[in-house]
Amino acid sequence: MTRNRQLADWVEEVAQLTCPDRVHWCSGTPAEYQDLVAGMLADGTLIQLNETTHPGCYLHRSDPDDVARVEHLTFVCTREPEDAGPNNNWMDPDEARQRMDGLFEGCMQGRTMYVIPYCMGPIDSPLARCGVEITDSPYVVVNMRLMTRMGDEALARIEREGTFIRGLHSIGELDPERRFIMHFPEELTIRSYGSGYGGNALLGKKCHALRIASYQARAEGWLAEHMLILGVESPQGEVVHYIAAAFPSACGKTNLAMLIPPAVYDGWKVWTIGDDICWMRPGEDGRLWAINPEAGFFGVAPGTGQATNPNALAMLDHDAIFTNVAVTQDQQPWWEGKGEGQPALDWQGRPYDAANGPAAHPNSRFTVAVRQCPSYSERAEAPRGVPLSAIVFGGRRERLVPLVFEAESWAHGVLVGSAMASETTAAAAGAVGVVRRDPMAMKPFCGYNFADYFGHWLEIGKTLTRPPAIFHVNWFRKDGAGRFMWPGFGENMRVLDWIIARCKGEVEAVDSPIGRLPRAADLNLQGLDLPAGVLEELLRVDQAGWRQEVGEIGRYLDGYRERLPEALQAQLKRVSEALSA
Ligand code: OXD
Ligand code: MN
Repeated sequence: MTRNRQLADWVEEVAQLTCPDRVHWCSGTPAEYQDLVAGMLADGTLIQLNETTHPGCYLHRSDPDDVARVEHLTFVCTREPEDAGPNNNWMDPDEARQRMDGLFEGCMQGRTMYVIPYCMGPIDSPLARCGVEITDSPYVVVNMRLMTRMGDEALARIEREGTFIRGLHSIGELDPERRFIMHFPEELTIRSYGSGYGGNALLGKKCHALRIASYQARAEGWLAEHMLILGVESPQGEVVHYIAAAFPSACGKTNLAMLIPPAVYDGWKVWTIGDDICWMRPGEDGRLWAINPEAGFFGVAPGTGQATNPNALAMLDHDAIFTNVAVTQDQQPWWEGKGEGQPALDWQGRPYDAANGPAAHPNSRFTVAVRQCPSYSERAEAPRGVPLSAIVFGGRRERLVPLVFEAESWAHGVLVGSAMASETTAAAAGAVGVVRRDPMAMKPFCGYNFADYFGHWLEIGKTLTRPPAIFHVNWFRKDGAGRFMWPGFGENMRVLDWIIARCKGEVEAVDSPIGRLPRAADLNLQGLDLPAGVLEELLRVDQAGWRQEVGEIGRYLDGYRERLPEALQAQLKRVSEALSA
């Protein structure tokens, strides 16, 4: 129940439409969480995992047709199609509303309707924003409790402020033919039907904190980005340097956010603020300040192991929810790349048989509170956020793109971000090594026209007197034999070290047409056995290859031509001319 008239009316209106048996206002208390878990254990929605090795951990097996975000069913419904842009699927808002009303009509009969007030960001932060998700899925409620600040405190803030994002969700019949994820940014509303999977159903995450928030951020003068946030502390005890980094899917964002420095960096510490979403706003001091709007990680399980991300493994042995992983004989969660144990049952609960494919679904997930991460920083709770020293863009590129380079200016950095791309892997039939553009890693998540979004980035830059420096990294270069040239994971600390040294003005860099590169001697390679010539290759700018790349970037950006900011076109022209000189 609430004193906020708009919220009370909306809940009433939704109940009229969906006809639930009962309405439950979520308080966010531990007792409520336990009650919901008990109900789901009783009806089989959750399965108890080994209580000795994994206390408080549960497994959910989703419908096998509902295991991933559905970009082709995700729409941005602005009045004018051009405002959604070529980067989004668009539907007329009236038509979308009608369609969704048809799906939602009577859909909660026999079910409980849960009303979840939540806050994205520290509850007392001016950068935080609130929402209310209405759902008929108790699995969504318990996940939202881990992923957001959910319950009474969020409701109190909504009642104080009077504003909130409205998100209506039903699992419906879990029928892929009756599934839509609709966004109405002009009305700050989300409607999602027919899926119980993470990004489609936990509306605080991609739907609110990226698609709707990016739209809201443009109007209010801030940025909502698909970025991790980490802090690097040196043994000298000086200030912690904070870095936000955007990478497309499957490029190791969670691993980088929880990096453990190699032995040669004895005394250095990497702090985790967030692994997926970053909201940032210019501060009065001319710097860019960032918060992680989330309170949990919804991470991909496969590939998370002792060698790749020991911090993640350590946070997953208590109070976590697993979705679509395999289990061992003694009911421990298991996935490919975990490095220990054997699967007994696969993600669908069948006896494991390699002939059926991987034991854990490749997109199987863990949901866990950020506080459980050994490298978690209390600064994640700071209401004003953390000041950024650097922004890093990156992608998976086997060829051409150097290990690291620095943009010459904020405007050049916006071009570097807008030109971001990643190669498809051998897993995608017929498409090995194909470069896909994914500007700022926001292709699936930007709630408005990319051209306007690039323009907004340029405008934000003008308000910063001490902007973070912008870099591009590529951990994924391969040699002629198809071997990775850079070891990656914890060794990426060496690149972060150079980035911070640049931010502090401690090292020179080498100018090139695409940006500034490290002098070989400035990268700390102590304790690393790089074969002769590899570093030179990793730092080489292949002019002919880059001329072709810049041509492709130009053709991609041409798709936004009508609205593409002139300053961005000028940057592209400048780089292109420098490469031809
Ligand atoms: C995610 C994604 O789940 O980017 O974070 O798909
Ligand atoms: Mn993500």
